[in-house]
Amino acid sequence: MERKPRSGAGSASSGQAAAESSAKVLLQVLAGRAADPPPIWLMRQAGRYLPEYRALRRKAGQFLDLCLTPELAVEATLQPIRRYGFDAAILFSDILVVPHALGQEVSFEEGRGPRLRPIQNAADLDCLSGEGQRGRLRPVYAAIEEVRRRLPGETTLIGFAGAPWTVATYMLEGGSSRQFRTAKEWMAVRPKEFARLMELLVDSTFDHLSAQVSAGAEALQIFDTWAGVLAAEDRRRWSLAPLSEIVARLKAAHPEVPVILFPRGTGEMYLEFACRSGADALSLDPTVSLEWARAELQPCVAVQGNLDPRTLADGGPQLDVAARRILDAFRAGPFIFNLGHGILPETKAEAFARLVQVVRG
Ligand code: 1CP
Repeated sequence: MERKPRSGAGSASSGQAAAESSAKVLLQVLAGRAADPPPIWLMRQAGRYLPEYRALRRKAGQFLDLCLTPELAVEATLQPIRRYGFDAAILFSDILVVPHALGQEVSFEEGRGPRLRPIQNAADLDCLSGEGQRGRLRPVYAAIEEVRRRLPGETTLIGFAGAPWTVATYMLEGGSSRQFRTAKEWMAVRPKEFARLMELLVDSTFDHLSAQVSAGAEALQIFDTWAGVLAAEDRRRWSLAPLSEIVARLKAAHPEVPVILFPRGTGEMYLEFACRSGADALSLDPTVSLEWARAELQPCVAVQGNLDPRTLADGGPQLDVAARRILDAFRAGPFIFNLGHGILPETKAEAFARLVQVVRG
């Protein structure tokens, strides 16, 4: 299989050139260099495990108002940085602001997760439009500008979006799903309509990420949380291909900005994402073998991950053992310490202090 040359191994990419002059360790690692200690940030580092987040959430009322009111989104983004001094801040927002911006009704019910008015037919698709997107998401870009002004000099700001397939599941199912029946049915028996939705999402996802860079995001992560539920052929067609297209368009528009992909649950197909997507880094879920990832993935891309969020929530000496095993596996190459998926809300503050202590020594 063909491999993309590592940018750290000789060829000076523009990402590397930008990182050369940067004090930001996360950007250095994304340009292909090893760092000791490695940078650390945690998926879903803002959220309900923080008492100050719960207070802010009550003040905001609706979750979407929290995402779309710049002062509140800025505050939620900065809360975990103040407390733990992570190496990256991730914009406080959600992957479902994109369907909202396309004109779909989106709401979040306390304890029940997202609710969308499902797309049921071609007429519903006709009602979606990317035209008003920049305007509707203007508060997100304003929040990014303000976060950049307020972040410490060594902290990298990560912008993000959901992958087209993952976002499409919410749009078609009307919320969270376990079986993904409707989305898979569209894929199989309404291929034209499904392809139309996916094309719209490729365009709007690229546009949303590009606007985040223009506002000040220094790195991007694209979450394909549900890539793993697809059969291998469908995964190539509807996860790897659209993600590769988005990465190519981002690289053309913003060659200096590194892109991290999270093709969760895709097992050994992580190798295809490493070799073919054009991404600078892959975020590994907790099931990915450390030894395999070190041998097969890390020569091509930076790796990020992959502590099980359950292990962090449980804390104690097992946490130290698990974190050290990950550090030992990846420390010789470009590596960002992170979880393999989002923080569990019941995780206690002591566990974070313990983890940061193990990682930073
Ligand atoms: O009640 C609340 O406070 C809402 C909980 C919550 C939070 C804190 C939701 C609803 N979204 C978020 C913020 C969020 N979502 C961030 C913020 C930045 C950070 O990491 O600190 C990010 C990156 C996301 C991304 C996101 N939203 C994903 C992809 C990553 C992942 O965790 O897999 C997905 C799938 C969503 C959809 C979503 N939004 C909210 C929930 C509860 C869900 C998941 C529902 C499900 O499991 O299907």
